[in-house]
Amino acid sequence: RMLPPLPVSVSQTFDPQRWRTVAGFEDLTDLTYHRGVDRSADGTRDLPVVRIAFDRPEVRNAFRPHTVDELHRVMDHARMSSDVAAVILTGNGPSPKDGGWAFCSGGDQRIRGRDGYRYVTDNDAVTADAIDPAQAGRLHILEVQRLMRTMPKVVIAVVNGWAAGGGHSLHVVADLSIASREHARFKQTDANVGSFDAGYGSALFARQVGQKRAREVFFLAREYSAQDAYEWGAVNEVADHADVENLALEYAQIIATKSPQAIRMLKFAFNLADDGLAGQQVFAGEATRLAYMTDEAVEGRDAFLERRDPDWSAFPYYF
Ligand code: S0N
Repeated sequence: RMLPPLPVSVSQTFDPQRWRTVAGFEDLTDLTYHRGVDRSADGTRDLPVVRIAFDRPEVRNAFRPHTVDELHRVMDHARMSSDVAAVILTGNGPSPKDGGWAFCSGGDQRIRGRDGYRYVTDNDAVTADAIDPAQAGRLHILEVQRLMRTMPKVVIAVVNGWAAGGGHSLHVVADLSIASREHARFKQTDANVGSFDAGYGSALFARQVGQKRAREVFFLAREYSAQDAYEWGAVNEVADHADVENLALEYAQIIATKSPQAIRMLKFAFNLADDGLAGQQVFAGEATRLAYMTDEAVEGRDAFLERRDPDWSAFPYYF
């Protein structure tokens, strides 16, 4: 039997045996998007995990506006894939220029603040056609952060190199983080370049590591190791560089053995207090969905459709 072809390798930590390319996303330029697979002699079986990776290693995986558009598109696809339990977010590497590794170094500073620059062609040549004044100054990476936060599945950041600026914030927003012992480096450079993630990137980070540490990280913009981040509780596990992606796959497969409903209710419960009414809305949306499955809610709906008073007598006020 002919097995499907292996995908092109996209990173030194990428194992083509464990992934397939996702159909319909061949046009991505700044990211790669793969679906986990179990390959055997009988064929391939999809695993409940996808891998999204920044693919601009020559600039430490900095994101330009087009990268963010692609990131939102693939995250949303992952969100709506009902057989996907977990999303791995990482960066391809190393850099062909100097061998450096990066998870993500945040917003591409060569493009930042040039009003209206939204679509940027290959090699970062900005064309006049690409300028859309309606898109001026959009910080739509924040929309991606909200999507990561509200999607009913677990996002695992594999920090295999630099997590700097807005890249650091993405790791903060992820549900779980795994860091490469040799190459992960954490640095919050926002204040170096006159930007500041005053939302999740700072305030949620402070909830994770404590106020004093978070202020130090932002105010001093020092460089920290995987071990430092682990000791603060900012990453879940430190692993050998060669193993980080396999470990993330292992996490994903364990998560996929759990009740999907329990995982999403837990994720939304963890978010609720920090996300205020928006967090309550997301949690409550799930609660309403569950309630709609009860006989009691069905009775309310049917009574309306049948133009009669609802009969709640079968439903107790106290269990
Ligand atoms: C990550 C750092 C610490 C790595 O240092 P290292 O290993 O010494 O490598 P370098 O030699 O510095 O870098 C290698 C090559 O990569 C380029 N490069 C690296 N990061 C970026 C970047 N963010 N933007 C553009 N280019 C980048 C270098 O220039 C170098 O290129 P060559 O080889 O050609 O010289 C170090 O690189 C570093 O500190 N990087 C900058 C980190 C940073 O400040 N990021 C921005 C922080 N702010 C945000 O992310 C906020 C979000 C944001 O900016 C934004 C997002 C979306 C929309 C709009 C905005 C906005 O604010 O306007």
